[in-house]
Amino acid sequence: GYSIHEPTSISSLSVDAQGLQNQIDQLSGFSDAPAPAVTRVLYTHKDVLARRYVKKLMGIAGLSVREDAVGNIFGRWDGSEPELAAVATGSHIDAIPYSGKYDGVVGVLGAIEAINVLKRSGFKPRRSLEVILFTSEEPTRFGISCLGSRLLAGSENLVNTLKTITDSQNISFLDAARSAGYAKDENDLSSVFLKKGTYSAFVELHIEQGPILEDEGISIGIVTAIAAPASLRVEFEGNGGHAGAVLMPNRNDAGLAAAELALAVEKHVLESGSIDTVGTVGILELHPGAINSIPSKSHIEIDTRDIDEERRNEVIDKIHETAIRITKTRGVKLSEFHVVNQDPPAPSDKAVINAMETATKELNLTSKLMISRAYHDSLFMARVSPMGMIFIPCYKGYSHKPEEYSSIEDMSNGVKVLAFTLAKLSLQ
Ligand code: HGY
Ligand code: MN
Ligand code: MN
Ligand code: MN
Repeated sequence: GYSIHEPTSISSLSVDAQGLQNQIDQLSGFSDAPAPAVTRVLYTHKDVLARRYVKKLMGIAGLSVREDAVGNIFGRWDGSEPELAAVATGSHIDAIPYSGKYDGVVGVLGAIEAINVLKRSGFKPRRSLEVILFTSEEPTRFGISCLGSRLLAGSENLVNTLKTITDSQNISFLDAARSAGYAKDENDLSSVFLKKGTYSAFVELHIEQGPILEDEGISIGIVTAIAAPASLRVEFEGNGGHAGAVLMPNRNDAGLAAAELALAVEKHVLESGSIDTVGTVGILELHPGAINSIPSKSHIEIDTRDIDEERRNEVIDKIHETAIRITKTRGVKLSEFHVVNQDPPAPSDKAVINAMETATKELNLTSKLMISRAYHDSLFMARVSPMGMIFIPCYKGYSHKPEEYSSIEDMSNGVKVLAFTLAKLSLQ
């Protein structure tokens, strides 16, 4: 039993870890890539099946389920004082092409299991507890990262972008959303915005996606801040032509322009003077993409991040300057230089960090304060609620690839820390 002030007696927190693993395996079957890889892209048939599976698990956990206009899914456990701001937790289930089955999923299925753990132990929440499945944390389909949480945090210009944006098959966001049963009316996109004060705290459980916890043999990472992400979309155009007939002095090869810019991304990142600055060119497409045709068009997408926002912005400026210089030296046209997102970092909330530290101590788990170099829905939830993140180790830090793995033991520890933290925050 529980005194209202003692969130939970530790011994009673029992996690159905094998059940959680089975659910993770089941969910990974809703994929457009052959196992062990997972591909699950926003609003595809597999995404809809996966959402249905999660809603079923929320129902079994006794949560009341609702969905908003873009498919953020909320599972609520009403507390004894339901009018108070609730405590929320959650993550995402979309998976980039050929990735793993733990990224995001641990924070959704693990959150539902944390609710089950608390129910099994007889805990009664004061503040309601809410599990959130955020729509499309990954930028795969429309190039927008954290689409659902960005919208929940109240991004006006995202509402406008979503009314016109299309994917690479020229399917509009609204048509894709409707095909998955959402966005009945395009004017209810801003209805997604969270009312101020909806949540008193938001906590996300996630695999570290880095090697530190495993290397140092530490069970739990307590995130102090999330690095500042940015993404750019760049296109060059040239005259193209016959790979044999056009002599080198007469070329303005859009492919080489892209290649030169990609290497410049690496150069500008390395000259930032900090190991915390990173840059990646994960997409580089050449048109027409024939061996004997000089690329007349190139499309590259750049991801650059840093824990220091100013330093990251300097890298973006230098990339832009180099893109312009390349148009002069190579005689190509810079037909697009678009900053898709340029987000500030987000600090975790001190009180939420304290609750997580208390949880790890009570559970006798080793823990470490650390920054998150990956972005998460927490980056945007931090704009509307005190935020915290719990990391668990993952094998060699692998993520965004099929070898991604976290042990039942580590996931169980994460779920216990989450359950304890939610209980503590619910009684505050
Ligand atoms: O890219 C990221 O940081 C996140 O894992 N989507
Ligand atoms: Mn990811
Ligand atoms: Mn993730
Ligand atoms: Mn383009």
